[in-house]
Amino acid sequence: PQAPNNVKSDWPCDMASSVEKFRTLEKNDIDHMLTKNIPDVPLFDDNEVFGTCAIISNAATLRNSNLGYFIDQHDLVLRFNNAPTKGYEKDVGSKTTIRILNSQVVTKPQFQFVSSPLYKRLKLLMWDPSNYTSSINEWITSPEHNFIDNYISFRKSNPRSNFHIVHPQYLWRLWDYIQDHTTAHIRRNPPSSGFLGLAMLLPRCTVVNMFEFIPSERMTHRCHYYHEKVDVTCTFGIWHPLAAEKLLMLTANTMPDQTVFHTGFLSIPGYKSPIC
Ligand code: NCC
Repeated sequence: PQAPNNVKSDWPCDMASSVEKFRTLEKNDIDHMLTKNIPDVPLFDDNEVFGTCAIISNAATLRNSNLGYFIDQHDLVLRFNNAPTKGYEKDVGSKTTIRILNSQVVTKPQFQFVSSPLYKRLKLLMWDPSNYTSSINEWITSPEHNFIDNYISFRKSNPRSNFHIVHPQYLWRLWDYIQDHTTAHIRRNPPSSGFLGLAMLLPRCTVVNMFEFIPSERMTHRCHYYHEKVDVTCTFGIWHPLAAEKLLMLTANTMPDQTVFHTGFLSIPGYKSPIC
């Protein structure tokens, strides 16, 4: 099928050459207590590649999906923030290889980040937004959420943890890509954790299956599968450019409508697939 005319058709393969490589903060990026605590090992080794990868949104439409068994068959499973698996295995599975966390989850006491078992024995990646034009030094002196103490305590109490931080300027290069591929003007707020996860995995996976990013027929006004809270902005966006992200995902999808809107996932070829 032809790509809609608001999107260039070479996505996602062109991202490999047109966006700078996925980048986490490195020890020598700034002279700061924070970077001294960054692990010596990278988030992924160069040779860590996967056949099938699953990205599980936090969307309420996952409830009653019965997708858990299928999700657990993937070589890598990415989840977000404080989304639980315990008690929801039938719908979301139980395997987690990596979690992407926004800095609120690392910082706010309600998430009990340092003590909760949810963040142990898996890879972790955190992001915190900077201003579009901020230097790295400006960002670290006034991050959006003050995650620094909790990052350091977590690393000190879990010295073998593989817990990295996205380079804040990388988020803006992703935003530039979304804006360049969207006719409408999007607000200058960084992409959601979901789009960051896709960008991180495209270079490492042959195929990336994304669960309930495009809402299926189980569509509801609730926000999360693990909460009763009603909030449609979680699905369509109010701060992140969610609608633009989702249109891009749909454009790169190779699954039939039945799979996207009935079963509840779409499939995007990674850079290692024959399509790219
Ligand atoms: O809701 P959130 O998002 O944790 O969801 C993770 C990713 O799943 C996709 N999603 C989620 C819900 C939904 N109904 N449809 C979806 O497609 C999105 O791609 C989303 O990125 C975040 O991106 O980190 C975010 O985090 C929450 C919140 O901070 C955490 O859940 C912790 O409570 C943000 N909400 C608020 O700050 C109120 C949300 O804006 C972004």
